[in-house]
Amino acid sequence: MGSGCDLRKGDVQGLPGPTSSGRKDSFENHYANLKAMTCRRGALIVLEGVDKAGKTTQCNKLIQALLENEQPAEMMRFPERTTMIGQLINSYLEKKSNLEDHTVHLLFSANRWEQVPLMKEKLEQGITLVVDRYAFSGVAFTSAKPGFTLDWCKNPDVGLPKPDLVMFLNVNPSEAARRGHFGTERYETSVFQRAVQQRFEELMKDSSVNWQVIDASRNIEDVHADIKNHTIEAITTAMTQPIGHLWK
Ligand code: NYM
Ligand code: MG
Repeated sequence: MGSGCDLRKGDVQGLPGPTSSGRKDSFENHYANLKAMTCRRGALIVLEGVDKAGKTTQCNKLIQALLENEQPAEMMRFPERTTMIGQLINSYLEKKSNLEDHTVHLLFSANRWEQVPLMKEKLEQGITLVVDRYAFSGVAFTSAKPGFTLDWCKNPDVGLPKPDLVMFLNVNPSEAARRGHFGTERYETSVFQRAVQQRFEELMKDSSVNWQVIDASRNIEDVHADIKNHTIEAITTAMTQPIGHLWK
């Protein structure tokens, strides 16, 4: 599987040179297009939803299907609990420590930003990233708390690598609760999950993000088939486009 991204400045000799500002722009655009076409970057695929929607199960199945089809792919998750910031978040979620609400929101965002160099590197190597939660969970969970606006919550994540596809695994929160007991982590109550679901619905009105709502009340294989189809389409589109910037 060719995933090389080996275009160098020298490879574009002979293209119009940067002699005036107008021509510099066109040179840079041309170079960016050429680079995008040569690189065949991986796609950034995100799965979102309330707790117990089936995100982790579906991320694992998707990775397995991509690898079986010789598509380089790796899974990531947020929060990434293994970093120093991730450990602070983990201890908060396990209720072993308390953090002020704005503070923990910013830590969740910092936990994404600290992975950005690695994410870009992987995408540029042609690896598709399947991500279990992203900035949308960040906004939906914090803004479900009293006194937080969607706008305030979005701000720290503005400019993150923009997902090529965000699939929202849609289940009725009361059905999700029936799927198994909520754990003992913070936020795992039906009342809070219903508020989170409403905030996700607000976020999905934004057409600058490629949202796909997946009916996740069906059996695992049917949900997987849907997710796989949307993903293949997104990988094909992403190949020829530079990585975007979220909410910018
Ligand atoms: N969560 C997750 C947030 O509150 N903000 C965030 O930015 C992210 C990524 O953490 N209940 C919440 C949602 C979940 C909890 O996630 C842990 P998981 O997927 O259960 O490890
Ligand atoms: Mg969980």
